[in-house]
Amino acid sequence: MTLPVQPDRFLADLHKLRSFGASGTGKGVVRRAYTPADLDARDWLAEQIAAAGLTPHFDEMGNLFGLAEGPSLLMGSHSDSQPEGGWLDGALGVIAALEVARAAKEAGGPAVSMVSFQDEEGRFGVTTGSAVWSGHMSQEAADRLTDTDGVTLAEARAVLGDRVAGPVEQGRFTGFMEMHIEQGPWLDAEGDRIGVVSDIVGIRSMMITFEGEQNHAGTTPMHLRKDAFQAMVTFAGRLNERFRNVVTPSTVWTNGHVTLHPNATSVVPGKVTFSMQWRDAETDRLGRMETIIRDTAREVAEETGMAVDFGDMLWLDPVAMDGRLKGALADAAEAVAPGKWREMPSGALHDATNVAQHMPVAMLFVPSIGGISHDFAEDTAEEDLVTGLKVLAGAVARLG
Ligand code: HGY
Ligand code: MN
Ligand code: MN
Repeated sequence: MTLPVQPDRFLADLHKLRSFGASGTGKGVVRRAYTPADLDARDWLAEQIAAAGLTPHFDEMGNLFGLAEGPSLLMGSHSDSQPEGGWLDGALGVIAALEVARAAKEAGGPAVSMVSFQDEEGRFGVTTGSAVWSGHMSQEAADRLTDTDGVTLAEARAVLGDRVAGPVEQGRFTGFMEMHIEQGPWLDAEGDRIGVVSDIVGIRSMMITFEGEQNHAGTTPMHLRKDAFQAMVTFAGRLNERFRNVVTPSTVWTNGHVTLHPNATSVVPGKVTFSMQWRDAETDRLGRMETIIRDTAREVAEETGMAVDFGDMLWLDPVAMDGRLKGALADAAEAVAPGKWREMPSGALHDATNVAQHMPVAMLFVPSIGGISHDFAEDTAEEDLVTGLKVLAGAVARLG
């Protein structure tokens, strides 16, 4: 059995989704969760879902489902973006799911539902929409999260208004498949067309604050300063050294967001708050890194007479993909792109991590040109996008 997916219709929808929040720089998009561009995109998507004969359904978080009747296979990803996002990160998996669900409906089966999760890119948390849907995080805890401007998630999601139809039961789905761009260099560099994901890495993330003493940048001698920026730099450098004995070449850590107070040229900064995120395939190693982070930050604070504060830690453990779903993807990959696919881990996070708490999950990658993502420059050859769609449809047909 094959599913009659239509590549032209799929590509046209993918380009249409890009028009919501198009950055004007290359193919990039700015579609942060709950902003007007995100809501306009979701409203358009809900129309496409209805036109495909599925039932559009928003839950309390703004996750948008396209529901088939009865038990069904769920497919999808997210349609929110990073502050400077690419056009495919998340969007590809959502539109591929729409096309496969639509084709399955046209073919009279199998039953396929779809979803666009909300805030996967973490304006507020980490994969927030699927974290709440799966029960990994309570709605109350999520509502207290704030973005970098201090807006709470509770305030932001109020814009959903009467779109919200209520919860969606996890038990109605038999499994979850997510297609995504690789967002790394391997497929593109080594000429493979498809990656069948083996595991998704785990992540830990928290905010750290050093508080010293704000003072005049001309009159305060260096030895009397309690400069919060210097504390952060010392911490970051020392951490790199201390991690050396613990990490592998695949372990990553990032200080991606920094707020310096008062952030003025002639003032010794009294306070710095920054994000500390680390990722690895092993839960144990994530734990050892946490101990080093906390110990090193406390040590730097003590040496410099400053206070240190750790925010709540957001976490997701590493997750292995389901053997049966992964096997269907591998068989379909071999049929569509013989000898041009590989099994590989995912260093990026995905909604599939949360969904795995309730059902078997699997993921499929297509190449990212130059390995670039989380940037306006992110792109994939359209031929590869279509190859991915065909593999996804082939897997669904095999699962029946
Ligand atoms: O950060 C991640 O891995 C995901 O793209 N949000
Ligand atoms: Mn993504
Ligand atoms: Mn992303």
